[in-house]
Amino acid sequence: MIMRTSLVLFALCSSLFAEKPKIIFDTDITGDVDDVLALAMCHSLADRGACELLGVTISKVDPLTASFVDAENTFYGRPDLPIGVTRDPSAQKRQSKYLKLADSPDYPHDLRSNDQARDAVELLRELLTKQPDHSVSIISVGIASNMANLVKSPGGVALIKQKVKLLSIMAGAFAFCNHTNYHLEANVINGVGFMQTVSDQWPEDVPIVWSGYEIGEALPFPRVVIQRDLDYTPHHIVKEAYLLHSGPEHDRPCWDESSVLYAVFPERDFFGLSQPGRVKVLDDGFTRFTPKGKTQVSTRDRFLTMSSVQQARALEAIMQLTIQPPRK
Ligand SMILES: [Ca+2]
Repeated sequence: MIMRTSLVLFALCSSLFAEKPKIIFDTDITGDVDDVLALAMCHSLADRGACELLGVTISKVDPLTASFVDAENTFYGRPDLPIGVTRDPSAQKRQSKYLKLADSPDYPHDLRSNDQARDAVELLRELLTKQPDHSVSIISVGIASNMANLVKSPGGVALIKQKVKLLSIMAGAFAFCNHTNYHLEANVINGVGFMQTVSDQWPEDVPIVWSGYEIGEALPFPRVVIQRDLDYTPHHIVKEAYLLHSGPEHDRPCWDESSVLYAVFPERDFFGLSQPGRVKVLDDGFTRFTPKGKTQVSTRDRFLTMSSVQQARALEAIMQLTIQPPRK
């Protein structure tokens, strides 16, 4: 009995004092604005000591991506956070309604052009190499160009196996959503080959947790928060980006934010998890999940689930982390 109690205590203490997650945020910050809110959350969580933010990599092509990310990082007091951009010519090019904020004098920063930024895969490899084994959680919330090119880089699979603890990815659909049970989700269909490389070649023993379209769809960011809670400074980059993208009358779903919240707080029951199995990315971009069973031996993949209680808790947590003022 005593032994069992001490084992329980040991387990409790090790989870309470577990190393805080070291995170890399991989984003396609161009078209949608949830990336901007998700990056704000990464900073808030780092400010609270809940995680260590190692760097940001960008998976789509637009001349202002790195400049905007540097502006947001500077706004949040991390002007020197490393930034990498994809140099893959097959990565999707995307125009943006809000990246032009990078050129505004209201958001000073020093990285002005993608030419000054690092190559995303080189940066990913460097950041991973420097970290202790099995310590890095990668949060990937866009097309999978950088993840696929990391996998395909020399020794990439071995490096992931050695250093990465978790891939928390916003991609696919695993339930009835958007009026169909066969939703083809944007992060997949805007680069099917990249997502197939990840699903086919990511190492079996490094877990992937997928946040499907249905999770973010059920987490509409309350527009009133943008109006009401971000006036603590005359110019707020998250507020202005949100309004440029979604306008004042829209509750934008929190797709990308869900993957941040899960990665940093996997044990806090903001979400449930499916049984383990394997996601296959079909040629049309559908993500087919097969649970472990007679025909499927893999246990690498799970997808997020969410009860109504978890939905309310997750949305409140996302909202509070998005509006938290910078600590600087
Ligand atoms: Ca995104």
